[in-house]
Amino acid sequence: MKKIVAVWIATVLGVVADAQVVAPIRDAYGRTVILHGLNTAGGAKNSPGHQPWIQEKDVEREHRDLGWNAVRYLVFWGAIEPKKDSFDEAYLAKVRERVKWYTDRGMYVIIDMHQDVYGYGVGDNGAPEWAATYTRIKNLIPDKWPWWMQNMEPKVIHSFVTFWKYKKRKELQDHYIRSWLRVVDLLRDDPYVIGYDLMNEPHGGKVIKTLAGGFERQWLTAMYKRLIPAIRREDTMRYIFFEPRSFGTNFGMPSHLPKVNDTIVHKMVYAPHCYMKFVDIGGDYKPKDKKSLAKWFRRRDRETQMQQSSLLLGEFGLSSQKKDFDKYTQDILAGMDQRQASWTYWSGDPGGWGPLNRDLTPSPMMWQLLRVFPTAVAGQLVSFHFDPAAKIFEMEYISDDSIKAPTLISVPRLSMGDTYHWTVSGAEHYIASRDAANNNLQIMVSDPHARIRVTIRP
Ligand code: IDC
Repeated sequence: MKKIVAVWIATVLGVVADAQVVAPIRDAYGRTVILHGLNTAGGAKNSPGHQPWIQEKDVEREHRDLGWNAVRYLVFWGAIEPKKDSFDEAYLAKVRERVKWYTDRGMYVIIDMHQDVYGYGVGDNGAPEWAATYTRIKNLIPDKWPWWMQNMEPKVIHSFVTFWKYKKRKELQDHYIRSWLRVVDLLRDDPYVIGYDLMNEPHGGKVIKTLAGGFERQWLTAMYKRLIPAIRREDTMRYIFFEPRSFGTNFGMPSHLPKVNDTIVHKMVYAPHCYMKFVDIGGDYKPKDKKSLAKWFRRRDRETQMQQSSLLLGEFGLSSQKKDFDKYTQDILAGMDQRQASWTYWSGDPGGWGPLNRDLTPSPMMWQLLRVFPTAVAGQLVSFHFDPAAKIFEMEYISDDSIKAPTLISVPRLSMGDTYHWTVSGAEHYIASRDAANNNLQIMVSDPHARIRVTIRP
C-alpha cells in the first residue's frame, strides 16, 4: 500500500524519487543495464541495399573510443519483404553480419522496425511498395516542406488507415508480423540482441483520430496485441520496446496509449522520442523550450509509471549549429540519468546532426554525447550523475552479492583519457580495476548488501 501511495504521489507531482524505476533492463546475470548509443542509420532508409554507412572499424571506434554500449539498428519491412511472400535473404544476411559487429564486442542491439511516412510506395521508407494503397493519387504536399508534412498526402493517409483498420486488408499487418518473426528467427541465437522496437513513430494517418487518442487506444493497441504475443511465442528473452504515437508526443503532448501488456514474461521498455518544436521548425533553445522539455519529461514519467516499464529515449537530436544546442543536449541527458533511463541519439550518420563530421572526425555534438555511465550494476542502482564540464561521475548503488558478475562503468577514452581516478567507498571487501580494452571500470563487491559510492574524475 505504501508503495502504491508513493508511486501515486510521485506520478501526481511528476517527480522521480531515487530508485523508483519500476522494471529496469537487466542482463543475464541480473545486473541493471543502462544503454547509451546511436541510431544507425538514417542513410539506410533509401540507400541501395538498405544498409547503414558503417564498416566494422566504425563499430570498433564506438566501442573502443566512445564507450557506447548500444545501438538502435534500423531495419525496414520493405527491405525484408520487398516482394509479397518472399523475404530478401541477401538483405537479412547483411543485417545479421552488421549486428554481429556490435554484439561480438558486447554491445547491445535494439532492432528498430523503422518507417517514416508509411512506406516506400507512397512516402519515405518502411512498408514495401506492394503494401501501399491509393498510390496513383497526385502529390499535394510540396517537396520543400519538412519531410513529416508528407504524412498529409492523401495516399499516405489512405495507406496508413488501410494498414491500421486491419479488417478488410488483414494481410498487411499479418505480413508485418511475419516479417518481424523472420527477424526474430534471424537473431535469436545472439544474446546481445537486447530487444525489438516494434514500430518507429507509429502514425494513424488521420490527424484528428491520431491527436484525439482513437488511434493509440484502438488501432495501435490492437496491432500491439497481435504482434507482442506472436513475438513471445518465439522469444521470451528479449525486451519489447514500444512507442506511443509520435505526432505531438515528440514535442511534449501526452500519449493516449493504454497500458501495453506483455505475455508470458514482463520485459517491456517504453521508447518514445523527443524533438522539441525549435529543433524541427526553427529557432534556438530558449526558456520556453526549456519549459516544454520539462513538460515532455513530466508526461513521459507518468506514462512510464503507468506502463510499469523502464524508459529508452529512442531518438533525440539536433544540429550543433543551433545556439545552446549543448545546453539542450545536457538538459536531456541529465534528465535521462536522473531517471536511470537509456538513450540512443539520432543519428550516427556522419555530417548533419551526427557526432562525426563527414571525414569522421568528431563534430561539436560528439563532446556532448560522451558520458561516464554505468553499463551494468550488480545490485540496486540508487542514482548516478555526470557533470560534463568537470567530467566528474558519481554513483550510488546497493550491492547484491547473489549477482556473480562485476559492476561495469563505461569511461569513454576519447573524453576521459587512459589515466582517470576513481574512488569506491561503502564496501568492506571489493576489487576495482580498469579494463582498458573495454573502456570499463570494473567493481566486484563481496559485501552482501552495502551502500556503495563510486566517483570517477580525470
Ligand atoms: C530524418 C532524417 C532525414 C530524412 C527524414 C525522412 O534525419 O535525413 O530526410 O528522416 O526520412 C524522426 C524519425 C527519423 C527522422 C528524425 C529527424 O524517426 O527517421 O530522420 N525524426 O528528422 N522523427 C522525428 C524526427
